[in-house]
Amino acid sequence: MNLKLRKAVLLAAVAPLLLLTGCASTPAVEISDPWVRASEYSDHVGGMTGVFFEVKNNTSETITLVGGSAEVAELVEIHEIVLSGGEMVMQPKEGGISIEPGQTHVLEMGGDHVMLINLNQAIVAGDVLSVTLDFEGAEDVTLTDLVAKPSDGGDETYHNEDTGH
Ligand SMILES: [Cu+2]
Repeated sequence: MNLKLRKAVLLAAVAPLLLLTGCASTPAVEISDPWVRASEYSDHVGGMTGVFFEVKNNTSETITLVGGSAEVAELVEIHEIVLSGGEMVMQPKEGGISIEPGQTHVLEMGGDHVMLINLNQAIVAGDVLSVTLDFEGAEDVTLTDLVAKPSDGGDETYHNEDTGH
């Protein structure tokens, strides 16, 4: 066996180990505590609701959450809450949500969130959904077993006519 071939065999033997190690370690994009809100705005076809979670960037580059997709909704948008005319209103967040290496971004009621718009089905408490998050700088992440639950407050951000939805 020449040296070149020996090296190739060695790599072939080691590569699967590296893959296994990769599976066992922390994901590049780490999502914690995901949930979707069940409310009077989500309990009918054509409704909408928000998805909330914490996202940590474990890569060495900045990543950006730019959008998403879901079977339950026609549109998935990244939203922010801004103060406009003395009212808290939500609007699409231009450029998405950028997260620096090692940083965590919290999407929560009253702040940044992922919006499911024009629902294809009613979402009520206890429903389990799947939503895919699209990232620039990282692989897309699909949240499965996303459970809908009710939550008080935050309604003021959900029925503003200025946002068009
Ligand atoms: Cu929104």
